[in-house]
Amino acid sequence: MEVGILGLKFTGKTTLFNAITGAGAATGQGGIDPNRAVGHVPDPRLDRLTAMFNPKRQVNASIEWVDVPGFEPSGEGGVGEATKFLEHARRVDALAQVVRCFDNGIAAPDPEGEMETVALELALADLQIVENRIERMAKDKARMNKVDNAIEPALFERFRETLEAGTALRTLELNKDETKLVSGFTFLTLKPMIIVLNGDEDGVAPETVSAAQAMGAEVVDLCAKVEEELAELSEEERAEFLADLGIETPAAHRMVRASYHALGLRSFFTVGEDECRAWTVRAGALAPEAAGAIHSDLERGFIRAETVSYDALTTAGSMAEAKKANEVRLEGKAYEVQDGDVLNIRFSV
Ligand SMILES: Nc1nc2c(ncn2[C@@H]2O[C@H](COP(=O)(O)OP(=O)(O)OP(=O)(O)O)[C@@H](O)[C@H]2O)c(=O)[nH]1
Ligand SMILES: [Mg+2]
Repeated sequence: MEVGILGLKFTGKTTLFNAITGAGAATGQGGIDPNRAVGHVPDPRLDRLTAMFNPKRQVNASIEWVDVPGFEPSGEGGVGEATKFLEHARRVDALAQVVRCFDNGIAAPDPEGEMETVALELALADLQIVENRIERMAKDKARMNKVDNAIEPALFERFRETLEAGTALRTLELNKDETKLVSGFTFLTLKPMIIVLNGDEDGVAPETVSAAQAMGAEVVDLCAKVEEELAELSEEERAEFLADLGIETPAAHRMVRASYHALGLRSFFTVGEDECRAWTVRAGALAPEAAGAIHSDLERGFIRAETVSYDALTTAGSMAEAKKANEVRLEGKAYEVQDGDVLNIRFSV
């Protein structure tokens, strides 16, 4: 899974990227190329399972973070700059918009204005795709006298109106055929979005948090600069530093949690002597799909999933005890995987 970090120039995107991944990329530099790094998905449940099963290795789930270069709003830095940089965000699964809430000594922060500006830039970038497509359909029709796909012209006209009003496409209700049709287009405003309010050491004003939440987005408020320093510390020093600052959960965890939530993802685990591992599936995934996340053979030859919840397993203390307590169930193809399930797939190919 990939998450794109984007926003206006000098809002602290690279600082946040470093805080999450420990990549140590240069900040305060601008730049025109994106930074990329893979970060572990921290999960205390997996740590506990590893302590229980003592495997040769622990494998966390991972997220690839893409630090998209910042842009000036169209009209100031010139139309097109934003759209060009936003191309780097076309392939990601979710967007995290960083909003400056700290005073940089040059301009006072204007978080609400900034959110509006970026929403508009994203809509403009999508509008360009929609208009190209509408033009192309018209040309094809004229040249080849081709019969239109029944739903596409009407849908794209609807998209054009929505985007011209500066509204995100994700606010539209699409039926199954329409959803399928747009899946090839990588629209930015269709992607789930997290708003990251980047404040000073003393945090972000509650009104700003409410305003961001009112936009219907997942909101994370943090101070990227402090969190970046955290990423450079040892595990022990970090715990102390966090306690001193009164930070309960570091930014990296909160960003991961918000991303999972925005994308509607669930974690399940596999355990054993070789490895304890966390896996990711979308909410609503059935057992064979979870098996397929591990290996396509497991999905193809799926028979049953031996299933125990994380809570039941850790309460029992071992797999043998969980079995004795009748906590391990055999689930079939129609079983919907729950967050925290520990699965052992039985299969035959
Ligand atoms: N006070 C304060 N300064 C910050 C914070 N986050 C970042 N900065 C500073 O803001 C400046 C820009 O940070 P970057 O992380 O490079 O910003 P960016 O969004 O990646 O910038 P571009 O890639 O050029 O768009 C640096 O000097 C950072 O130290 C913060 O939370 N508080
Ligand atoms: Mg940067």
